[in-house]
Amino acid sequence: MNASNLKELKNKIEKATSIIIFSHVNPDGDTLGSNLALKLMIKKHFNKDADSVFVGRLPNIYSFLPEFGKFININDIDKNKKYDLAIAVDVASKDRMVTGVSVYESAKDTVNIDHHKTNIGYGKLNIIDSNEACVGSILYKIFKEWNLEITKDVARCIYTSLLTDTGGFKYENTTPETFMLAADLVRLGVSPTYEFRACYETKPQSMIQFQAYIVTNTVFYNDGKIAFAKITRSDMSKYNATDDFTEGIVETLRTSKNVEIAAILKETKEGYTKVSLRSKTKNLIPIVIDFGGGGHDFAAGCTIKKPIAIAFDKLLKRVQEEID
Ligand SMILES: [Mn+2]
Repeated sequence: MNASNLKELKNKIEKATSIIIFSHVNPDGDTLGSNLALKLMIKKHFNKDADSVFVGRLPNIYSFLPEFGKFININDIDKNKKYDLAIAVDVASKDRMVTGVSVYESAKDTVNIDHHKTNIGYGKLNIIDSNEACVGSILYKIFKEWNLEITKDVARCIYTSLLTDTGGFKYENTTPETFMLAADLVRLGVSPTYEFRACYETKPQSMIQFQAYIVTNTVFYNDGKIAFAKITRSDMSKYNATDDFTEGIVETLRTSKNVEIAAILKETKEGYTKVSLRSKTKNLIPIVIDFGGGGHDFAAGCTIKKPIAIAFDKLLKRVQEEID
């Protein structure tokens, strides 16, 4: 993040009449929080209405965020409209905008603001810092650099980015700077209790029951060092589960003292199994790469183009190779 980049971004926003901000598919707290933080700042300090767009399903749990109701489905954007400026936030690669890519690329100018190591810099202007815990914290630095007032609403959006991307201040990306930023945001009026409840204590009852069922049927291997849970489409329909119902299960499995590697395998469609892996000490990248996946050292995933029972056996065999 250098000063000339930040100046260039400011010039681009000042020049543009129409602005669109992209979040990644299957949006999380960081991509949504940073999108809205930027939208609010552009409104307040540049007096422009930016279109915040999402792709796929918008998770309702983030409906507490200011301006959440203004999110536009990419399908409702006129595909022939040429925006002056398109900005992607937390979008590691262009394909994570799915059907939005053509709108992004047809814009007169493009910006890419991200913190993923694997981001190749697909924008005309790229502001990428993989040392930052979340995109929200990159935006905070930008707004500070521009000397702009940060309202409580903007602070709440950024706090949501920070809270969710650090897993509640506990993942490896949690640094002294994380807490310094959190302190700044709390001083701006953010309530940590309220934000935590909104992000983590709003599960529907059927989600608790679904998760309990999946956890109960988890199988442990190698003296409990490996935990594998299976989710079939019939499990999903039995509990009327939406995609977000599986969130947090694999982290629950990792809380077992002996577990070194935990996995959930989810049957997405006939012959497709989506896998999420978590580890305490083993690097997961070599495992998921064997199945065409990616991610971080201790949190990674892949999709195996096999029926769930076969995917289960193949993955288990591969994971067992890593465990003594
Ligand atoms: Mn992120």
